[in-house]
Amino acid sequence: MVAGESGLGKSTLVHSLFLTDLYKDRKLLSAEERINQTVEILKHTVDIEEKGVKLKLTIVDTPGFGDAVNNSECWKPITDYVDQQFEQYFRDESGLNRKNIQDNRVHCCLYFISPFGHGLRPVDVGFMKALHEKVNIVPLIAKADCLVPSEIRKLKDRIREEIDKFGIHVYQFPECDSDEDEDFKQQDRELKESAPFAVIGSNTVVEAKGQRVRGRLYPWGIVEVENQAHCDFVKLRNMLIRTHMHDLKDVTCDVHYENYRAHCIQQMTSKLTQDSRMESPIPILPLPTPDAETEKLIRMKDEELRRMQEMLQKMKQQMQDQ
Ligand SMILES: Nc1nc2c(ncn2[C@@H]2O[C@H](COP(=O)(O)OP(=O)(O)OP(=O)(O)O)[C@@H](O)[C@H]2O)c(=O)[nH]1
Ligand SMILES: [Mg+2]
Repeated sequence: MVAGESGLGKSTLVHSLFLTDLYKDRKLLSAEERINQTVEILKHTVDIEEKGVKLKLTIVDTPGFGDAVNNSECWKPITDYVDQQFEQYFRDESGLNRKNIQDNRVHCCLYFISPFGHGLRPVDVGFMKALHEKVNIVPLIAKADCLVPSEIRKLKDRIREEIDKFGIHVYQFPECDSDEDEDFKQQDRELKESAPFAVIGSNTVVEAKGQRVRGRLYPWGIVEVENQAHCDFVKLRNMLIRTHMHDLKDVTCDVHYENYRAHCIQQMTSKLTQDSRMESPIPILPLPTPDAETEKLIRMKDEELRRMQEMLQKMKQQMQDQ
């Protein structure tokens, strides 16, 4: 998922990252550089092949905020979207057909920070805090071609400090295994030091030193999206689809989704106990004898309820132990 202020290049970066023209169905195709302002949450599925491995990714592009006078609730549609995916998964998981669940949970949110400010704006802090318990946030400095290298370094330091200061939990790259080879460890160190990644996006292919590359052509020169000396685009792409894809999914599943699930179960059980305290206003009628199918269903539901109660018990125990 991509999110952030309007016009920071979210749709353009998505296009650059996955080399697909997500917007080819739109009428504005003639002007290659133009991508419409995103006005609603848009979901696209792309198939990419990375080193022989086929991946099916779902990309969620969101309308940028910042155009309104009052941006206090601008993250609501996005938090709602993330919650809805959790809810759907929770329903599917508790249902009878658990084998073919489609996982639409949001595994990563690329959050775009303006290169023109002196760090995080209040809306960035609000947005990330509204989402950080629900999704892995990877902050990005947008339109990095607007800054010289020393400015990028300064802004990165500032953003890191502010993330700490405001208690924002962004996605933490896992520790590198000690038995990994030196090259891998070096790459891992560089990746961690580069965060928050400074990125550049472009929808156009330009010619640089005789080669056709994705870039931005200015009167004074060419900015190459995939040149590591120009920005961290390659690092971001590698991290997303090669090195950290599994970890992003694991954290979503084990931390964010578990939080959501525990919260849901807690609400459900407290409602159940409340309801059982009230006397039933409906007269209880003798029920017809259940058939085999219904009995099976009841058994499965009982089993599910038992698991939920066990989990709740465990959580209560953990809370007491803390
Ligand atoms: N200088 C520079 N301009 C960029 C970059 N990425 C995109 N742009 C330009 O910024 C403008 C807005 O880009 P979009 O990708 O539509 O921005 P968005 O964040 O999707 O905007 P909303 O859909 O309104 O939220 C376009 O004119 C892009 O060509 C970049 O890395 N550097
Ligand atoms: Mg857009």
